[in-house]
Amino acid sequence: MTNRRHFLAASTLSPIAALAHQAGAADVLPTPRIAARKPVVLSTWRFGIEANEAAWQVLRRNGRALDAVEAGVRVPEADPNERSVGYGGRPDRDGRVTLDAAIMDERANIGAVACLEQIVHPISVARAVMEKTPHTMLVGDGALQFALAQGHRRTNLLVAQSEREWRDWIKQSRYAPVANIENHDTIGMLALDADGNLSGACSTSGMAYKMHGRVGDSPIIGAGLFVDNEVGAATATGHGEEVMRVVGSFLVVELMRQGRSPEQACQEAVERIVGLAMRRKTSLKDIQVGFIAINKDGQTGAYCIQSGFNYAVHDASGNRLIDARYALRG
Ligand code: SD4
Repeated sequence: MTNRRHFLAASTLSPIAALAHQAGAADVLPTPRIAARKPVVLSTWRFGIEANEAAWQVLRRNGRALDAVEAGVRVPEADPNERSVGYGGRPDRDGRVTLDAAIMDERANIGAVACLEQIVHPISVARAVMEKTPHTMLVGDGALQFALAQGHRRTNLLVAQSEREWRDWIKQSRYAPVANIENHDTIGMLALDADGNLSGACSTSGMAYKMHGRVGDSPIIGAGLFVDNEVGAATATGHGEEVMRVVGSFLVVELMRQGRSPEQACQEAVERIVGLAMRRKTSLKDIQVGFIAINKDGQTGAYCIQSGFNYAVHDASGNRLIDARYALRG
């Protein structure tokens, strides 16, 4: 018979863990929870510092993680000097800047846009897809049409420097991505708010000089971004094709569900990509993938294929840039 002490212990577990507890399945019991570190926000690359500041303004007033990640991602999207996100992003091989973005909240609501042109804030269009349509993703002309209907204005996203570099590139037209060459890549952001809810968002102009119509991992829920409010959240940066092959962000969250810390989960997902590339005989020399992750307790972590990836974490003690550990040495 369940006594009061037993019931109280079981009632602090998630519903699924509590069921398992009552069934006597001791091996699935989670490790005891520490007091959650919250709020906290983390995001990819150096530009994450500034993005975190915007997100923190929402979180410090007990705002929603969803509002925080949208506000944060909008910062590099609007910055013409950031050459891999939004306005100022590098174009595809036809000279067109095409943007991918996704957002996911604590209730598993999802929204995404892919191959969106002429709009500075794809993350806000993705959020509108999530909140104002019966769908989860809009692409290309349909995404643009929807963005304009939502009040977004057409903007020429191809800044002069990007155009100059692209004109230079088309003389050779050699598609050869180089790891970390842009060094600031996709903005991916995860937040845990004061209520203990998680959300995530990511936005990118994708691989420079990609084929027109190429879509990367970022707008694909499970690949570039995943949130499970019972467990944690993860987002990816780098070569989307390799991330998609292992459904990377979903994998990181599932590994945290199995008990890995955020960094251990990111490491195992990166090692999965490395192992797969070796089996497929794909050279990893110029391939970079980095994951960042947070669990329900507010613990954060990251891992990447090769050196050069960093991420920014903002909590009550401040905002700092951290170099991620990496798999390939020398
Ligand atoms: C993508 N992960 O589209 C994104 C960003 C990128 O080099 O292109 N990184 O694959």
